[in-house]
Amino acid sequence: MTSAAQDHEQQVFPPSAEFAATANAGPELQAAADADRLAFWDTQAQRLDWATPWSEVLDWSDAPVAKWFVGGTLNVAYNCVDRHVLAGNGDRVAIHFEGEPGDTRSLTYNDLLAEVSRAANTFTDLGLVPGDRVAIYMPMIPEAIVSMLACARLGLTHSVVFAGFSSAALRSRVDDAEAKLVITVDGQWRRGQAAPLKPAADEAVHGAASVEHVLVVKRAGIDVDWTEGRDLWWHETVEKASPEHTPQAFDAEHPLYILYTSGTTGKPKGIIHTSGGYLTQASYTHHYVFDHKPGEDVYWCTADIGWVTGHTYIVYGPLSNGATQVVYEGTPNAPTEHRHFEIIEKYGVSIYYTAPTLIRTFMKWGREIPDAHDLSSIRLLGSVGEPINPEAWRWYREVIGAGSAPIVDTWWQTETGAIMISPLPGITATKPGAAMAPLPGISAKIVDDEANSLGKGGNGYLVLDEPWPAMLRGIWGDPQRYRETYWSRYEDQGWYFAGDGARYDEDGALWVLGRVDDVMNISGHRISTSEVESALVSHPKVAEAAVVGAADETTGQGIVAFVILREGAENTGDALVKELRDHVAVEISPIAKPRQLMVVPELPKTRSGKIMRRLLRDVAEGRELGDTSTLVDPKVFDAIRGK
Ligand code: 6R9
Repeated sequence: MTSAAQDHEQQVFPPSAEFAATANAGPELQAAADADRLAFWDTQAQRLDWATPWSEVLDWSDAPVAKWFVGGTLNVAYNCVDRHVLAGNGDRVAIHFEGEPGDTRSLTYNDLLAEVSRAANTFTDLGLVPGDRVAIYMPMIPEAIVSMLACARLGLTHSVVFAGFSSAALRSRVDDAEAKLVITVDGQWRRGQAAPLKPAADEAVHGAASVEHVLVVKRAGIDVDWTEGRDLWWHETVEKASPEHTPQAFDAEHPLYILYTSGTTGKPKGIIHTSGGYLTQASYTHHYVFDHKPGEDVYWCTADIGWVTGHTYIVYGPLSNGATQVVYEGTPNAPTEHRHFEIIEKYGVSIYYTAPTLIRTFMKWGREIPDAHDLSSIRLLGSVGEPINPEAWRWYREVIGAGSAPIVDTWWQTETGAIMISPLPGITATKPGAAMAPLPGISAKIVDDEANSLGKGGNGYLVLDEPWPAMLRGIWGDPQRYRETYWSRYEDQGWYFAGDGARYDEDGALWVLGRVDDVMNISGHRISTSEVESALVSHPKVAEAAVVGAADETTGQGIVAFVILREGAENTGDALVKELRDHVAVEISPIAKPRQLMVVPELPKTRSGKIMRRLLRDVAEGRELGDTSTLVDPKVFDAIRGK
């Protein structure tokens, strides 16, 4: 690689003395974890209220299925709600809800306790008992969070299914988990329209043997079909139930939730998370990574509860820490592209956590939009979901963070349950685009195919070589697949294979390069798709780029790039293609020059915002398209193919 490509690796943003002075994290955190990792987690678990103390921090004798805080019992919902009320903070706002049509509601911790208790009483009346599964198919409204917490309170295992998924996707998840109750809404608000949701739930539930009831929140006020005896209105049941409920404690390893995530095969995997270890790491990471100060900060994680980020950093992390947070129902451009910035201004959001894809969208819309708002309340920014390209990182800090807010680039997965690799604000000097280092208490390595640990300058696979409290405990109903997917690659070593490529730079900073199936091999040179994407997006005319490796007779793989131009950038055809290819050559190396580059109007994305590289590879290699069912808009291919 040329030195130009590594310019951003030289750029370091040390924490300001001002931030460091009040930061939650101090150097003692790493020192404590280094001295005794399990004792460190023992201390972190004491952030929570336990009904029974544990006898052992970790039991790894049944690896790769861990038991954390053995024998300990607790109630997760009590930890997220009741204890804040009991500590005298019942009047603190837990949720500032901002509905898409402009309706708003603020729920204090007192309100949340009453709502969760009502829902818990209703679920009990429906005959649900600890261990039963409940599917939650709802948009971002407070009742969705209340439903999750009511499940946790009763020891019911929830399975949240993103409300953008089809009825078929819901059905397969309901069947796999044998859910007895499905909670949904009549309809949800999307870009000013009330879009029906209950019909999809009805279709999914039709003939589903396990389902006894469908509980429906009236959100959009639209007509719905009704199945007497099966369907229940939330306002006729939950809202009429008693607001008093005494929680019972459950074992630390009681299953809290199942969350389905796509794997390499067609069938989604039901990732299982349990209670004590999960909540410990959710609470610990939310406190230190976001430098969260309860009662002072206004926190906003823009994820949807349909994804793991919504589970850990909207529900369990922030609420266990007594946070005040914003929950927004809609899309960032409803009714205009100003919406997020209006919300930040209105509530004085101080911690903002989002995904690189949205940051690049903001860049595309232009900085005059955020510049029109007072964003001075922001003091920390977070990124999650994919590698953040240095260009987007710098823009985020400069435009949203007033050139001073620390950025935490947080690497983790549905399977890890909580953040694993991230800078610690106030401690870590950050580099644009690098996740930097494992958190205190977490152990990771970068290794090669032969399980050799790589050091500075090394480029290989990311593995987790020690168990961690929030780790998945398995795949629902398929223990064998759990072992094969994550533990067979480095079976002798007993390492968890994350499926991501990573490298250490010359200073020892850790860079996550993206999924290993996205790492290309060009004439024996390993080049990450995200490296080339970063190079392309650093060109002033490019808003967004997706890069795939396509089979190539001479070089093994060839690089194929798809780019979206910025507003106002002129497409000069072949001249532009040459300009962009040359730019990549300058930024990285001539070997990283895309073989083919296509300017397209849109990129195919999953509903969680990840670019579907698999489909782009199909296009690049001239194949029939594979499964497009998880795409937001399968029609984008007509436009791309038109090229
Ligand atoms: C939390 C979440 C997990 C995959 C993961 C990796 C990518 C997430 C990242 C990142 C680089 C980061 N990923 N965060 N890559 N830097 N900060 O997104 O979970 O939906 O399961 O995705 O996302 O490839 O393996 P999930």
